[in-house]
Amino acid sequence: MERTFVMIKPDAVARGLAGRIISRFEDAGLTIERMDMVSLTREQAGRNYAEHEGKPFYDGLIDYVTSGPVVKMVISGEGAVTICRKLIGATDPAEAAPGTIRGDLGLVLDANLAHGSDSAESAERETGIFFG
Ligand code: IDP
Ligand code: MG
Repeated sequence: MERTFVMIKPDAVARGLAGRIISRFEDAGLTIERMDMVSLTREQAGRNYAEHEGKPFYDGLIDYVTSGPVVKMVISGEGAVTICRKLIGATDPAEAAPGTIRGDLGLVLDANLAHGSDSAESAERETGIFFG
C-alpha cells in the first residue's frame, strides 16, 4: 500500500471537471484518503515546484497554480504513485495518450489539469507542504 499527493489544478476546477477527475482515481480502485479545496499561497506553490525554480516557465507556473482554487488530495492504493501518474498522463496534454486525464480533457501545457507526485519521496514531501 502506497500513498501519493494529487492536486486538481485551477483550470480543471474552473471548468467544472473536478468531480470527473476524482472519479477516475476512484474508478481505478484507489482510495481518496484526504481531500480539500483551497487556494495555494505562492510560498506553497514555490515549495512544491522548487525543482523548476529558474526555468523560463517557472513564474508562469506559479501564477497558474495560484490563479484559483485547487483540490488537493492524498490518494492511497497499491502502486498509487505510478498509477496516479499514469492516469494523469504525459506533462503536455497535446502529447498525452487518450484515456488519460490530460489526453482526454486538455489541449495545452499551460493548463494541464492535474499534478501527481513523481516518487514516494516527492509524495511524502508534497503531502507535508499541503497537509502539514
Ligand atoms: P509533471 O507535472 O508532469 O510532473 P514537470 O516537468 O514536473 O511535469 O513540470 C511541472 C509543471 O510545470 C507541469 O505540470 C506544467 O504545469 C508546468 N510546465 C512544465 N514544463 C512547462 C513548459 O515548458 N511550459 C509551461 N509550463 C510547463
Ligand atoms: Mg513533476
